[in-house]
Amino acid sequence: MKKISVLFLLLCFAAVGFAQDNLISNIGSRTSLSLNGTWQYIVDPYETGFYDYRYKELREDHPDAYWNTDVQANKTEKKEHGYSDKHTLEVPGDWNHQAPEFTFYEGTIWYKKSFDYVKTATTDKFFLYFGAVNHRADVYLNGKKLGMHKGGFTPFNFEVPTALLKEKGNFLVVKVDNKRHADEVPTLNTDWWNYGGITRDVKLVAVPQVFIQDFVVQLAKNTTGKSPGNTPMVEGWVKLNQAPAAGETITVEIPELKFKTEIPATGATTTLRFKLPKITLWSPESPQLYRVVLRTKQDRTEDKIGFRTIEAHGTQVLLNGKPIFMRGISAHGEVPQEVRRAHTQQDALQLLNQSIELGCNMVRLSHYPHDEKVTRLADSLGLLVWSEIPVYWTIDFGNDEVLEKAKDQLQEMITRDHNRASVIIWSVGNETPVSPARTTFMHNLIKRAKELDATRMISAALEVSYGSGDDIHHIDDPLGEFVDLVSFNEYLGWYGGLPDKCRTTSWDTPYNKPLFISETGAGGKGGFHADSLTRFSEEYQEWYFKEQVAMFKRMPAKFVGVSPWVLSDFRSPKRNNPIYQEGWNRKGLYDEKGNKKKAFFILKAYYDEIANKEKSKKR
Ligand code: GCB
Repeated sequence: MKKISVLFLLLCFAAVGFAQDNLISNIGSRTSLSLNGTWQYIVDPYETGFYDYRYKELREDHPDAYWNTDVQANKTEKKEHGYSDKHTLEVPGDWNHQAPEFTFYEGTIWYKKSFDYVKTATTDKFFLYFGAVNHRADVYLNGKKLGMHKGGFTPFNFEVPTALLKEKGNFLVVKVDNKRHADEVPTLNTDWWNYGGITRDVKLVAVPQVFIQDFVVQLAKNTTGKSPGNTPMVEGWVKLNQAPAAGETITVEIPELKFKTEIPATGATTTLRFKLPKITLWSPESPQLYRVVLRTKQDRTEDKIGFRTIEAHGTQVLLNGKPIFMRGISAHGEVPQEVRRAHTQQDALQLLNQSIELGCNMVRLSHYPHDEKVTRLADSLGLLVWSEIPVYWTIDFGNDEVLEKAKDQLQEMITRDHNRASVIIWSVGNETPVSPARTTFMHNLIKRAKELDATRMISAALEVSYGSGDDIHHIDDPLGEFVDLVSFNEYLGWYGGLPDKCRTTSWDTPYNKPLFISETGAGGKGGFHADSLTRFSEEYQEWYFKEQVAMFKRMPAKFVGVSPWVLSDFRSPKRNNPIYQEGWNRKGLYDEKGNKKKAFFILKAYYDEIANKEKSKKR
């Protein structure tokens, strides 16, 4: 019986390994040519460069297609498109903030970049890698289509046939379309700005013919090495792009630990399982990262990896076997001072430093995967991370194709970040309205997340209603059965009654699981002062947080943390109060200029009190 189940698990494991697509992880360690910088563009609301006048897709070699040359063959040739230095956009970067006429633009813009490339090794393979393009990207090189990708916040790469790559004047065109659709993820309706464009780094990556496409080097559950007889055990795998030649081996080296092991490759995916010598575990207090080098005969890649364990155990969350309380904050991937999507290292620093100032040990990166720079920086700074896919509100839950789209984004998010110690929670969505179709959909995502990564907690931000008249709110959403962490968004005192309603309200869940408040918040316009009953005043927001904090202190023992809404004011087309909002969601603890509002100090005091208590317990 035991043998059968072990065999079954191994088969499942192998199947999961093979099911991964061709996304290359740890891209930063690859030889590459950056294609960031100035790109020319054509704005094309009618998609004239894609469809003919009968609205049929243009043939690949059609001279009017915008992916084909814009140079007239002779003076008589008719050309009705062209790229020019008169029209340029910076990449990475959303288009909305780059020209006033793009502020509200939702549609197609064609991006074009010319580049030269001299191959260093004749045996290399090439990929065009995009950190993120919102929402749909159709990529063409020298007139040939390389592929199409949907999903605005996750990376993708397309292989470039070697013969297509020229030494001079490569003509790279990307059709970017950020139109919203009912059957996409996210769907038509979101409370954030639909920034369009090539929003993250672009590079041409060179790898050997047989290369390390992806790998997982993580501690196995309950192997912190902290108790007698317990040794830190790495469990993971290395995936090559194809099955290697016979006799291939995988070497894993951690120089700082003087550790090296060589494992025979067992096909495209090789399972890793080995003991580590004594290590310093990664934690917010000591975010220790080790340089991990992976080698095959042809290839080499290296990463900086922190080793820690994370699990939901009964009603607690254990980091390295010890209970933690998550002093969190939810944040959008936006730089409000410049009204644009975040993508630089400086942007990542701003987000995480502001969170640290607030006293946080955790950030909820809502509502979509943020730039990889953020999770990498969180690894170095020691912040715990909740990472989420944009399954938000009213997704078309009954539609199998939509489920596949959500699964793709889930897989891309996990593939990019499954070696980040900071990431402890994968969230499969936010405030999805309960129905049988929705619960099946979400359950499928949870199952997929668990197949892809069995080491982290899976959650989703659940919705509550305030209308029950009951003063104890039970989070009994059927999805609670499948998540590791029962998380919910509550706005008691903003959407339901006034803040003093918190005095008579308690929260609990029938599930014997840890309970987390993934959102709570109130609007307050920075610099607007009034009495605490005046909506949108800093004083109202301050009162709201005072009442909420008092309520948190009465939460049941299974309460393991909170990530209030939200770090900074952010742009939203849904927020149209002409005096206080003007297109901004004002629930930030920092205003759009980066000033702290009064409520900031209430939450900070709560977090500092918890942190100080924890410190004095350790002494
Ligand atoms: C929520 C959503 C978040 C909104 C927020 C609000 O529950 O999850 O995306 O922005 O409420 O401000 O209403």
